[in-house]
Amino acid sequence: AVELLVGRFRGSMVGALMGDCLGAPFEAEPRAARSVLNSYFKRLSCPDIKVPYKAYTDDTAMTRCVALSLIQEKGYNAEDMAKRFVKEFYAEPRRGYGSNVVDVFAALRISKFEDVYGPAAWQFGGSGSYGNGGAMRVAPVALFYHPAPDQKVVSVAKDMALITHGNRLGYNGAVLQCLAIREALHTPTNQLDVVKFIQSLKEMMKKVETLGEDEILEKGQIEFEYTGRLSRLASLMERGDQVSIDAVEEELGNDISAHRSVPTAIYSFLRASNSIPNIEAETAFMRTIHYAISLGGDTDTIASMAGSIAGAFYGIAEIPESLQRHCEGLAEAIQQADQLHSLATNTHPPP
Ligand code: F2R
Ligand code: MG
Ligand code: MG
Ligand code: MG
Repeated sequence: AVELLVGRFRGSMVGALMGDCLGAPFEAEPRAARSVLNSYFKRLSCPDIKVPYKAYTDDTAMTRCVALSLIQEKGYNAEDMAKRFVKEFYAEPRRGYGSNVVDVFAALRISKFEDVYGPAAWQFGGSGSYGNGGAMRVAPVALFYHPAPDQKVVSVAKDMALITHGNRLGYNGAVLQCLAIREALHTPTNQLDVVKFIQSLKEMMKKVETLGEDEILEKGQIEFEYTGRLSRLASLMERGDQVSIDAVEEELGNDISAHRSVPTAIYSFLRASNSIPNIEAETAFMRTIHYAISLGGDTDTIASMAGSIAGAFYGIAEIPESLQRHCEGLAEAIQQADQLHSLATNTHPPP
């Protein structure tokens, strides 16, 4: 069972990396047809074909910071994490970061990290970012804190997101993505019950989204945004193969906002647990990545988030090595997964 869990930690970290690296060439491009993606993956799988290295983007750059901070600090330390984000950004600014999050990095640096959560709170005239940048990097939190009670997991995911994403849609998206990875990690591989999986997330998000005293709804926002989208996700799952890509875009979204991408990633994982017409994939994990990319829009991030959920569920053994080897930073992702596993297993309770 222990070996199985290590495999799932590796699966989640490598799954996040693969979705990012393999999805990045399609981000914000016209949607790729399933046949085009079949050829893309087939070509990459070919052992004797030399193909260009697939570089990772901001999604992985920030996930690595989250992992390294949790490992070094043996738990969540806001200032250490913020410093790592800023250092990483200024070392390699051309990883495709969101256009506004870079202002947070600048403000954190100029203010010498005096108020770690301040710059994100001031963004967008004080409403904060609802981009998916908090959610895209949350996998290490889900893994490190997987044995902790729901409340602890929720509060760390939220605080980690708040360093850059002050809007409740931004940080609650990170919370939902974190809970989805943890739920997948804890579900036996032969016992995936789609209805129960969604219901469990809905129950947790209902509590998370109940307005706190310090929260206000902005014009146009609704209290139970994510809970509502999980209901739509459940309806889409009931319709099976009748659901078109346009319907997914319409109901769940495929863009860089957290509320229009996190539910889409969860849907990709659940939908791809069964075969999908015209998708040729070696494993259900690869079907998840393929399907997530086929939805178009924010392909690197949706595939990365779907990949981290699927990887936590299927484990590293279901991720073909022929495809892993193309991804920049593979060895580091595996090493971080192992360190997170060791800390999560040997620290009681997690700090
Ligand atoms: N930046 C990108 N992709 C852009 C396209 C790249 C393409 N390859 C190209 O070369 O053209 N991808 C990366 O950004 C996403 C994560 O972004 P993050 O970290 O959340 O950034 P930010 O800046 O906080 O938010 C993103 C945008 O969302 C809109 N937005 C957010 N909150 C808003 C608010 N309160 N009001 C109005 N707009 C808001 C803004 O446009 C932000 O810039 C990932 O996809 C990652 O891969
Ligand atoms: Mg990216
Ligand atoms: Mg922000
Ligand atoms: Mg993206």
